[in-house]
Amino acid sequence: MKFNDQLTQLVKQYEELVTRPNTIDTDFHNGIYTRYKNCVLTREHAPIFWRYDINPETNPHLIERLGVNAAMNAGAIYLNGKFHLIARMEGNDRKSFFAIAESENGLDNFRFREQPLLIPELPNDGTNLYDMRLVQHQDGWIYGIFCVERRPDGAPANDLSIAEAQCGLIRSKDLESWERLPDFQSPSPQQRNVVLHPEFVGGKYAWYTRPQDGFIDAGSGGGIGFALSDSSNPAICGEEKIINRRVYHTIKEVKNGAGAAPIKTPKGWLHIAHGVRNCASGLRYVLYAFVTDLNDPTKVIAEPGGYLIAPLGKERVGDVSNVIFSNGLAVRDQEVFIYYASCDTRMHVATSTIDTLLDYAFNNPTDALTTGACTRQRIDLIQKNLEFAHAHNLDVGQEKVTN
Ligand code: M1P
Repeated sequence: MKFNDQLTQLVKQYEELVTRPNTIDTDFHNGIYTRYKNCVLTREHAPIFWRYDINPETNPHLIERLGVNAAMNAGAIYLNGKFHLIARMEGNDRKSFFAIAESENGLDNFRFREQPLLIPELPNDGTNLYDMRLVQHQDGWIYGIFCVERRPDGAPANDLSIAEAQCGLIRSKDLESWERLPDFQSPSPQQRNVVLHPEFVGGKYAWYTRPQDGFIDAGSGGGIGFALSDSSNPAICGEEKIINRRVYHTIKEVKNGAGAAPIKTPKGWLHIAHGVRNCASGLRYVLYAFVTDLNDPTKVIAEPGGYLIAPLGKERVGDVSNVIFSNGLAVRDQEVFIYYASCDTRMHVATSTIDTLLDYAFNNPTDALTTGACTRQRIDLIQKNLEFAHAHNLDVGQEKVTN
């Protein structure tokens, strides 16, 4: 195909993709949230002019010069009547970069701004910056909180797996101009999944942390931590109190981490976090929910057992298979938009309401932790249903409903 024809086709395909309406996945029902058929962001959503040199003189074969491998782990915010995602884009070179995409309805038509976001750089900055949480804080700033990964000084040259994760910070008033702040400091050797609580707690900035000994392993880090700092510039926190522990033989046995900032509801702070367990095919990442006390955000007051969102169907396959990860929630009135990535590859949305998520959080049973107790939970439910079906002459799929 001739250069210009090929370019025209690429642009046409791109426009079709980004303007494609999203529709509800009616095959799925759990009463908690709605799934959608299409992704909200994929690597193909990266504009053509971010990837190709479109000048036939310098690129006669129309080669993709800077490919994009993934669009994932996006922070989210609903601001000024628009949904904004700050996606973790990953080049074919494995380096992540951030880019803001906007949509009117939060479900489709996400379009990237003209340029990716160049984070103001610090001396000795990270090799890779990724997974930004966007938090509109009571102090008037919108913070971007992200992971900064680098090779530590003195790491042995023959072991390239040695890396260090810390937390970087930027802030803005308008999502246009950004100020870089010094990296977050905590007592832990490494940090990932740090999130800022949106309100002051006792006059201080409050942080959800994920203390960890190594780059991958939580090690002695017992779960999601909570710590306070006097300032956000610099943010130097004191002791990290573990508020949501990882637990043997649960969906968060190996590690867990905060997602987006919690949503303030009349019944408490609603969190959607991720939990990780190990299995023969590797680590499996799912989302789960819990609620903390409005006046004491360190106190968990509800936590339904098991996962809220797990990889389903095509979502199971990608660069890092069997992973669902979320660091972005957007709230419009009572509607909650849960932005999640599958397999570190592409972005999806699920929608719910605050009421529904609270019903789920408070009324779904907690993890009973053993086969015996979990079976009794299920038998209780079955018993109640059979009695109800019998009393109301309902067909619940049994040939004959009996007591
Ligand atoms: O590959 C899965 C996820 O792994 C990390 O999460 P965690 O720190 O909890 O292990 C993150 O690097 C995340 O980006 C990634 O999606």
